[in-house]
Amino acid sequence: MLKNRYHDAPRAADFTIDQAWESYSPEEHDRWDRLFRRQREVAKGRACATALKAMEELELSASGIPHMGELSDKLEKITGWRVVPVAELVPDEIFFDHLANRRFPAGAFIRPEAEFDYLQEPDIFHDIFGHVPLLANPVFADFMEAYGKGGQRAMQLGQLHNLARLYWYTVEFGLIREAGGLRIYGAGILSSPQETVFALEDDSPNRVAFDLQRIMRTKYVIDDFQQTYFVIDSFDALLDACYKDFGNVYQQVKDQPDIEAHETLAEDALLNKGTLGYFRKKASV
Ligand code: HBI
Ligand code: FE
Repeated sequence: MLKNRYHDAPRAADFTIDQAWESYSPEEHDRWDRLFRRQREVAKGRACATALKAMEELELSASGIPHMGELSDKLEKITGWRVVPVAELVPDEIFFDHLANRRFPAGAFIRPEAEFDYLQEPDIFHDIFGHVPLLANPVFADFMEAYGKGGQRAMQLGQLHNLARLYWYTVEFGLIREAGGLRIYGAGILSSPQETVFALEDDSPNRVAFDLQRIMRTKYVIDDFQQTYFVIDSFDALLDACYKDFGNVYQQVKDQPDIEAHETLAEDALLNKGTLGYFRKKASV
């Protein structure tokens, strides 16, 4: 992993660091502005209404890298969440503990110019533009806290890989059905101009109706566009589906084979592009 300039910053036991907002250079602020302006344009008509509304509410803009403390003061008034600066990926148990306490760990660094279009690690643009707006939605805010608590339990049960898939196919790469058609809520898509278009408009990926066990069995790739996207009907539906003890869900998936990222199953409710936008189609047997 490339070391960003925060890599050696002094950190607390919970891996949080000082964002040192005054240390950002004019070039770094300008890079945020260019990333923001480009993605804001692409997100119009493609990001879910919740994300677009929250960006206004939180006053996210192309006016330089946000100060996480000031942004947190706005977010906390809405759902009690705060955004806390970290240097890079933190250990799973630390990550889950933050989420369980309504703290979202956001990378303090901004991607180098050479990685303007794509980077592996979550930088401040991915975390704040991609993840933070959804935390202003009360239902999704509850889901993320529940995910943090679920993560702590999954680690005890040795089922973390199943739960990480749930995070991946919802929080990072989830699609949601709106009256006007499919829209994006996953941060990994929302922070990528190329995948924002691909996820909704390309014919190649599968778009499958949300199914908790199906997701927990489905592998994913981390260095390319997704081959399968899962679609929820609403954030309420997502929370309802997940707001239960996963203990027996893990039991049910434990003995079933993993599903490859590109595979579809006969029982999948496939949503494919049709003349009227997207509609449920019986799986092609
Ligand atoms: N740490 N800072 C940070 N951001 C993440 O998104 C993150 C992490 N640690 C672990 C992690 N995500 C995933 O492995 C979770 O599914 C646990
Ligand atoms: Fe992320």
